[in-house]
Amino acid sequence: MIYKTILAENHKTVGLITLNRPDAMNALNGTLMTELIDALSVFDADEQIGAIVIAGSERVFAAGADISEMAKMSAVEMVKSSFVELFDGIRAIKKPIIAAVSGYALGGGCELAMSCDMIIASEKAKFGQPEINLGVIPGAGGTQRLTHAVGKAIAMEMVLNNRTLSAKEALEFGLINRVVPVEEYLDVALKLAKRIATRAPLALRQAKEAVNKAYELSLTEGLEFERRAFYFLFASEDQKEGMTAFVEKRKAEWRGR
Ligand code: CO8
Repeated sequence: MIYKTILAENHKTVGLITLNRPDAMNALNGTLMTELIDALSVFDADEQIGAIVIAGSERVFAAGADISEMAKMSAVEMVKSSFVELFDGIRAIKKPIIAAVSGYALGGGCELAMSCDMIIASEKAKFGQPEINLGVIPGAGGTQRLTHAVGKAIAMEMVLNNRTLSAKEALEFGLINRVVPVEEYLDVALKLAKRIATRAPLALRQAKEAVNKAYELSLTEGLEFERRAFYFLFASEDQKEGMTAFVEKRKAEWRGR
């Protein structure tokens, strides 16, 4: 796949997408977001791929939406551009996505990391929502996903007063999964993705959807969703294989059906 603002590579069972606008701190412009969603969709449809990693560089994951692109836009142009709606394309991806974050994850960059299912950070990662400095607020989940993840107190400080979290703080507040040395963060994310990609594909898909429902449904509705997904998996060959393999004390061979 050839793109202008990202790199997309197959690492056997893992799809790696690297944000690649080094001169603009990987700022998310329309082209980058469109290419990102395209690459995610291609990996999502590829049966050889079990999980996806989105990374930036050691210096910057992404410094937010492209300010020079947005600076002169009117509200109507913003609505018509559907730029922010492109983020919904990430939600539509069925396979697990891991963000590998080093350096700045600011504004839309922090929102992009939070749109992924897990975040592996280097010790140099910094998370923030600095939109208040530009006279706006986060527009792609920064007031919602962040608040769910770190709670109201810290989210208020970050969104209202541009508090930036170090990787250690982000771990402590529950925003991310792991902090590792900068030389290792990408490898750790790829290894985690590779391990996840060995799992039963249908169960993975149901598992991701069910955990995400916990953010959207009441407990009763969420439990109902979970139960139906659980029952549904008993219609799959992988459930028969997984349970038979356990009883026969051998490794299961997943077919994804
Ligand atoms: N947009 C456009 N260009 C940028 C951005 C950006 N967000 N961030 C950095 N750049 C550019 C700089 O203009 C500079 O370009 P040039 O070399 O041509 O002057 C180059 O990248 C390098 O940046 P700096 O010289 O500023 O590098 P520093 O190391 O001094 O500083 C910082 C790094 C701290 C990351 C700094 O660049 C910065 O503060 N950037 C802006 C961060 C920010 O405010 N982000 C929020 C943007 S608004 C937003 O994300 C709203 C999201 C809404 C929905 C999302 C939809 C996708």
